[in-house]
Amino acid sequence: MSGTCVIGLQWGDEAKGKLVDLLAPRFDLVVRYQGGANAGHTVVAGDETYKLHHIPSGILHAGVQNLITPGVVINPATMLDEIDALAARGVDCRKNLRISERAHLVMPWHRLEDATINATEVRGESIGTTNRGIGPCYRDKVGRTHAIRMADLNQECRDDRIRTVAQQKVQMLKGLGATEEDLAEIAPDNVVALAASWAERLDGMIGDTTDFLLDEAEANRRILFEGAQGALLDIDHGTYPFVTSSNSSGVGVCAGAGVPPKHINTVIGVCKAYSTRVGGGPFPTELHDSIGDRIRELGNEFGTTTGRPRRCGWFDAVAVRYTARLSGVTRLALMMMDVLAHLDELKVCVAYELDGKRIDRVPSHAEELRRCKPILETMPGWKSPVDDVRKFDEFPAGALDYVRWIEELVGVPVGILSVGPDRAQTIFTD
Ligand code: 2SA
Ligand code: MG
Repeated sequence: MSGTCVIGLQWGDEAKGKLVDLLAPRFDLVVRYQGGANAGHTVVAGDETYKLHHIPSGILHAGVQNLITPGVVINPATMLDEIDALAARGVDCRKNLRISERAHLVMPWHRLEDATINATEVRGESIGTTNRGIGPCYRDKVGRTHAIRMADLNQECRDDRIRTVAQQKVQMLKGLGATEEDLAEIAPDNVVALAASWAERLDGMIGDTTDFLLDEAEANRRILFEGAQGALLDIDHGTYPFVTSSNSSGVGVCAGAGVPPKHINTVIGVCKAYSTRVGGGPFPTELHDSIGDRIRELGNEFGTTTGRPRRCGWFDAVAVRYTARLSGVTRLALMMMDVLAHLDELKVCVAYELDGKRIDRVPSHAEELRRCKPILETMPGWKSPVDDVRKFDEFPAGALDYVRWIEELVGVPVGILSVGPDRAQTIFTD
């Protein structure tokens, strides 16, 4: 057994990228297995900040093989921009990145279709997607008739399949009122030419990652699976319909990567010491006051992909206990402890009140979750900076009390703490 997973336990942006980058040198492979360019993983290495969307966060380590497996949806144009930007900074993806030929492509029409999802209210609220075409691409994948995979970039498929799908999408989007400019972008000739350029530029990086990964797992090589988004955004187990379109909790690893569960032995559940959410949907501990604004400012809580301000609130132990159990978490990573160091009082949601009753589980219906009022318990803030803490026992007593409290409520020990964006600002408890 050789697999470790890094899974976000909230609504994304838990600083998984930072952790994966830090852990990567201990592994032979880093695997991205779900989501697409909706992910925004920020990695700070010395003076350099890298914002990664498609490329696994292990890419900065030359000795680590990075894989993008069948569960990921890839926008080749965005991915090539990312590869070029990394190359300009001396990181050559050609050496240690392999992309599955089974992965589905986010085509130009998917972004146009995504705009219609955002313009539609689902149960009285917009989902607020990242507008990267993620939902429409996964919809086509499951629907099968209009899907394009990496394997379809060859000339025969371009002339036949890609052209036919493009013709059908033009008709469909015309019906949805697309502008002339949009329709020109998805004109079959254009898309076929684009696909040809992608094929040429990605040549040598596309292949069968499933067979490769199984060989590596069976040879007991050390594999790190990098989750994107967070478990509360999981299509099956999250706050549906305010979710992303893939299995972003721990249960998605095997399907997305193409490995059986027996190869996974460690699951690191990453959460912030408070909560954030970007996009629509219920968020019981959300703060609509100056404390919420203060957390946003201190934590620089703005989307990596879209720049959107994130909604901020207290730590929700009900939600994290649920996602930690669902994901099989063996260790928690508690991030952004430095932000809490500035607050006078700290609150944690220990249960919800739903229609006058106390409950300690996350309801399946978004409407019910929206009606849940958080039952908050309070402790005094420790009010002393932790940015320079490098060892567990250097934390102020109040910070350690907070950590113990979270461990007890979630039911999983904290193994990692983060006190800032830098690699050095990460503390392992054992
Ligand atoms: P989508 O685009 O279909 O996946 O959107 C559906 C919902 O999932 C949320 N979502 C995210 N939430 C937090 N972070 C994400 N990644 C970026 C980041 C987001 C950004 O790392 O900062 O830059 O805005 C992410 N990706 C998807 C989304 O907000 C919808 O609620
Ligand atoms: Mg992010």
